[in-house]
Amino acid sequence: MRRLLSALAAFALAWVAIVTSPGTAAAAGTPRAQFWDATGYQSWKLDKDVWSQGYALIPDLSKEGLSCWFCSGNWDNRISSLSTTGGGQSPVDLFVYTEKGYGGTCVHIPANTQVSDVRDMIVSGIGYPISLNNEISSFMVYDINRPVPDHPECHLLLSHL
Ligand SMILES: [Ca+2]
Repeated sequence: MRRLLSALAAFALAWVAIVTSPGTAAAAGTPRAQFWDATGYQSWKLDKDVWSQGYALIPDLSKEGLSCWFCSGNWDNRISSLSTTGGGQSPVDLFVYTEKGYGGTCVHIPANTQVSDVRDMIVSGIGYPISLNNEISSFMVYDINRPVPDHPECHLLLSHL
């Protein structure tokens, strides 16, 4: 019985160590991209933090489920507003694509940008406003404090709502 109690005590101590580990504080500054189902930062929300490598590559948004208990659905062709400010964490550079596997039209959303409505964006190399509403199917997120690879296929976001 005594051995059991000491094992339980050790387990409890280990649990406290996990819950209060400094890693929790460090994670607060992790670079993060944010996405919403509706325009104006409304409805379902997706937060995507960079991995320990300093980036996160999401080739197929149909595999990113909505984070809710009693619903189904995924993030493919759903995003209508987004932010690269980090939302209280650290900002990111974001590259969004209209096709899975980083295909179709690509737009580079620079760090510290809030796009309340992706239906009306002016981008480099295209002479008219474009809409990515409910069209984004893959994306890449990068920590701006690490080297961000060139994405020559992408149009830079110049102005937006
Ligand atoms: Ca939507």
